[in-house]
Amino acid sequence: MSDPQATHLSDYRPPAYRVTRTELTFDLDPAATRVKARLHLERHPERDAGLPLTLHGEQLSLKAIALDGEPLEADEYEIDAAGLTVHRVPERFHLDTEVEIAPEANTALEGLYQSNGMYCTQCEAEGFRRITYYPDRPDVMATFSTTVIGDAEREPVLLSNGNPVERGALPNGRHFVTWEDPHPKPSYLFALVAGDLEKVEDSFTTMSGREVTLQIWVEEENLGKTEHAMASLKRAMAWDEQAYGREYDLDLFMIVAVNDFNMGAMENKGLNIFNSAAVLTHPHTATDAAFQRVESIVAHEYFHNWSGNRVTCRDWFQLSLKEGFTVFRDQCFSADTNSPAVKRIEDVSFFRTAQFAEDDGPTAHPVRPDHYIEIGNFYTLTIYEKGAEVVRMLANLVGEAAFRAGSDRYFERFDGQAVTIEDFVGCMAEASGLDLTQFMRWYDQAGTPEIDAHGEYDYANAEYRLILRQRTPATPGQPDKQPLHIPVRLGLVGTKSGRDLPLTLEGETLGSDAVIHLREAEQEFLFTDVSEAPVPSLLRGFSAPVKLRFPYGREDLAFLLAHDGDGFNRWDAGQRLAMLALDDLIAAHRNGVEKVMDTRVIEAFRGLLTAETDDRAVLAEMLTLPSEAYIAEQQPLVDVDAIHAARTFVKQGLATALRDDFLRVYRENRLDEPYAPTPAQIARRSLKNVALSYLMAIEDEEGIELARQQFEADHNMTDVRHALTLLTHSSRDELSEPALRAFGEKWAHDTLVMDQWFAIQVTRPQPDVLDRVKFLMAHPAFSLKNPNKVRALIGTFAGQNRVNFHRLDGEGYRLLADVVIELNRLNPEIAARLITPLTRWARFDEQRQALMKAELERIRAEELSPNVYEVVEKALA
Ligand code: 0A1
Ligand code: ZN
Repeated sequence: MSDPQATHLSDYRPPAYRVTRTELTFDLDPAATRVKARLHLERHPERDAGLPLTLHGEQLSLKAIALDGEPLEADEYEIDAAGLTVHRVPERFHLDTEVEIAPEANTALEGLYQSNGMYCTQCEAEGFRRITYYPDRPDVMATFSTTVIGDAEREPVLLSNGNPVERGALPNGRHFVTWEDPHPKPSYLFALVAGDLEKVEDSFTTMSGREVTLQIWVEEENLGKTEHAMASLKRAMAWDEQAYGREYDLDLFMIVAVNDFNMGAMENKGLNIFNSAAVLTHPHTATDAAFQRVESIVAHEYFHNWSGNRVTCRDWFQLSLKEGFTVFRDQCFSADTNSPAVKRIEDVSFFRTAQFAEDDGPTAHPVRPDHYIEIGNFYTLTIYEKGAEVVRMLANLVGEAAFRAGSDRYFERFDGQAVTIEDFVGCMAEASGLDLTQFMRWYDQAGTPEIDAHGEYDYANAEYRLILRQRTPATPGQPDKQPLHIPVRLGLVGTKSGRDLPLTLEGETLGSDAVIHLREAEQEFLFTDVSEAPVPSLLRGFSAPVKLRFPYGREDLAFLLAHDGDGFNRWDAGQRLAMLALDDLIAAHRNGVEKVMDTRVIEAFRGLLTAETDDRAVLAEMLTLPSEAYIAEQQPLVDVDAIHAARTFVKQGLATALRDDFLRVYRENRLDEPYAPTPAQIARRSLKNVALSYLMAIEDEEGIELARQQFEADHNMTDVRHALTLLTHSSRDELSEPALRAFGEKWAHDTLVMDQWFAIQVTRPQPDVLDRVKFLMAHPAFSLKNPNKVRALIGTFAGQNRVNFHRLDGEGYRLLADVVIELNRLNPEIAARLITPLTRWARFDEQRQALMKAELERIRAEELSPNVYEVVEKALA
């Protein structure tokens, strides 16, 4: 392969020809599916007459081609690896093509492929070009008619977008169904599913009184696992009506579960296709976290029907237009449905660990990138999660009413169109009257802004002076950054009263919780009438995706942990307090000095454990120490062993000092009721399980017995998995081995549970875990061709087992590189994602850097897919 070329945002031009209608016929066969396409085309009014017609097409074998019914001669068109060019075409015409493709040989899982014998498609971003010749770009929107022909026995169910309009029998045991989708759509939203599937059906009456049929299609053995997804779908439909005034627009909404899928799910019009892990649940097979993930992904894909499908992206640089907005929408939905405080804590802790790391590494890119080699590499935390944070800031800046007015305007004005981020932000500016020019920099500047804050209290004048300095570090291709418009939500907590003080800023009364706007590189804010010395509570609710430093002392943090009026910042104060203690211990470990437990952390935790609380879910979060990955993110140079040792030391120190409290909390929060994924039950389970993990950190005999009982009671997967994880991670093989064996045998038939079994084992801290990873790769339930298995075994090992992945003999790196090299041929998209931990080499010591780079070089020496090529080139640049 020659070096792949980059696509640039600045080169955007509308297509020379647009498609107004697309008629497809699929004659399915695993090795030789025939796809006939009739495209009704016309010249784009903004483009010159007489331009050639170029269509995308990859790995297609052309069998026939005709223009307005006339077969084309060989010299009238040209085919290369990227597509088809017809040299001369009229202003308006139709083009017929027939191609042959081989779904059974498609291991990349893009385009039409087979999963467990069923046919399914994945077209976003550029998979449709592996199905037929087409202008495969989101700004070409057409109505589709799709006829699917299959074997009546093997594929009794034939699905596509829209509504079924005709069906019938054909000779040789074949049959067909024709689907008509009246809403113009880009090719990336096309979908087809065919196989031996069963459905669960329900219905939803929309706000205007239309009845929509809801179907979830699964393999027969999964019929008992759809209830939660269906209930989530109905909640999401109602929520989008109430929160955004958006109603569903077809008579039928279908979800299909497939086992082989590169991502979580896909919002194809009227026919969402889901990774089975993102839709199937049962109390005995799925954890609370999985139930919540299913709810949010079902909602996310449903919300795309408006934010993505009715109004779509002009080009892939605008990906965050649909993804950032839709993630924000699903986050708000989950917050409304569950505990808003916990939802925010979970989202932010994930964001600060994973997105910050991305923004700080060689693949850092803006929320709107300006070039890419492979768009498949840009379905990232920056586009999705940082994009959502940017929309959240917008929503907070313009206020609730203007945000709703702006979104109404956006959906109405751009319905049926492919638009840009400016169009979205423009609606918000119009609806609010705010100038969002500086705010737009959030979309174009990569890297995490850092705010250095300090404050002084002037007792004599009752003033508090807060100085904020912002700086965004250089990122690849962006050496210099401009100041951003950063909303900082804050309060001043009085040290005498323990209350949020009323705020007066430059003469203006703001209440006790306010947003200040940092726009300059350095800005001073003077609060007056501050009647007592305060501790500032800054960036409440994580009001902007930045790193904020303030010279808090441990007493300040302990005070905020107890008194901050903002629940999120109470949690954050606890995390900061633990971080200060961890920093000391990391240094002690590195210097070979004896480690000493900080008693202030113990006292703070004792306070949490003994205080009256009605929010158990938040308490569970507060009792959870920062993860090793988050701690690493805070260090100038990552020392995995010191981090692991320090965190283990704190955990054991807390467990030893507070053993009886943890035992009590465990006992108080046991549940006898039947399982339900309700916020109240989830809160109790997480609190109880956090307590158990402390007891197991010191291998307390009573704790071990409780873990064993919890595993054997087999009440629900949340408890079973947690207990199994703790037993597996203990130092005693007599605890882990029998439990793992029993679990593996019991669930051998359930592929999603086996994924959990893999993940639990490869996070073991013991040094022999690498051999276990290799051993499990040969297990009959493992397959490199299944992305869920690769993520569960290899992804979990490399991403979560930090001490063992970063072994000093380089064997962890080597294993990952070997898998990447093999997957580069099978599934480039998954291969490229898997490299991530190796791209972070610059954060480690010299010896590890050399080992990691050597593995990247070894990958680079292969014949690479564009996906892997792009990531490796950036990582080694
Ligand atoms: N749009 C989907 C995510 C998705 C993206 C790419 C895919 O294949 C390459 C599949 C799904 C979503 O946001 O859920
Ligand atoms: Zn999405």
